[in-house]
Amino acid sequence: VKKILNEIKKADKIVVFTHRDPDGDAIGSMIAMYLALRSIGKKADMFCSNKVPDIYRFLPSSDKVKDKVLGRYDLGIFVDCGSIERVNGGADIDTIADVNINIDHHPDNTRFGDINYIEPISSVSEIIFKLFKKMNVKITKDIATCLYAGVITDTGNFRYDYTTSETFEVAKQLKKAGADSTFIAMSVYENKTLSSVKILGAAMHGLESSKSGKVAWAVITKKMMDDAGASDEDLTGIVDLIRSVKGVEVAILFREEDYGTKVNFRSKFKVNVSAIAGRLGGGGHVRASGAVVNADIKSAQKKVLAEVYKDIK
Ligand SMILES: [Mn+2]
Repeated sequence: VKKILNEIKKADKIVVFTHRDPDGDAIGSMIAMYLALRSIGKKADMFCSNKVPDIYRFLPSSDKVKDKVLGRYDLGIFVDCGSIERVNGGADIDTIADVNINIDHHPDNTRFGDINYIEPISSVSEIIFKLFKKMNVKITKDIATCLYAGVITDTGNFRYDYTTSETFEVAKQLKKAGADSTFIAMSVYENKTLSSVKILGAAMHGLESSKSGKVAWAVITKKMMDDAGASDEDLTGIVDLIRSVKGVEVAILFREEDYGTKVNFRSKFKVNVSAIAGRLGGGGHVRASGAVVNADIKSAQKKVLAEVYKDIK
């Protein structure tokens, strides 16, 4: 933390990065960092290789997120990026900033920064809140809104592992600082696009499960996406819904892509899906992970289920 504060103090131009296909914690912690840096007089920019997803456009300053990074910065700060590849197929970090700080909560983080601050807690938003306290950054209503959105999305509304009493304490302080918890929850959870509900219906129609009922999976083909008029963002939450089925320990979503099959995992209590994804060349968290399998959906399904069954007793 000392090293981070020192680098921020020294730097004038700072760029904040988050990962592609950003979630609420990625966008929320990035904007919060951007706002905090500006509030202490830094020239800050923020970058994500994707557009900010519709459901996060209610966040203050979300229109300031850039999808191209130009010029050179004194300091780069990466938030929620488990590896540099997650930024944009691997940004050339040596040419963008003199020093890079990697702030993350993924246990399998590759420690690609010059300074790495990895703490496996609920969200990067929670890490950053504590950092701001040490930086004497005033938690404005806008900063609180972004961090609160990050905390609730990464904890699934305070449900998942890593939701500690400390997480609630941070949420409490964010609410005190002006985060409108009802508005934020409604904006995130009750603002679905029609196409997202349609693709959810199509995926659930084909839901399958193992004999034991401990593994359940759904498949989304390109044709299903076209029929529903769905985009990538519309798939958020589908794999979580599969996990919510009674008795399911591991939920899997298979997604047909031009480059192969994208696979998302969720687990409920016991299975470490980060390890399963790791064996398939991917990664992530113990309860949420992903991988890409270079095969068509049918072959990918066979290969992936075989890996999952190894870990289901
Ligand atoms: Mn996160």
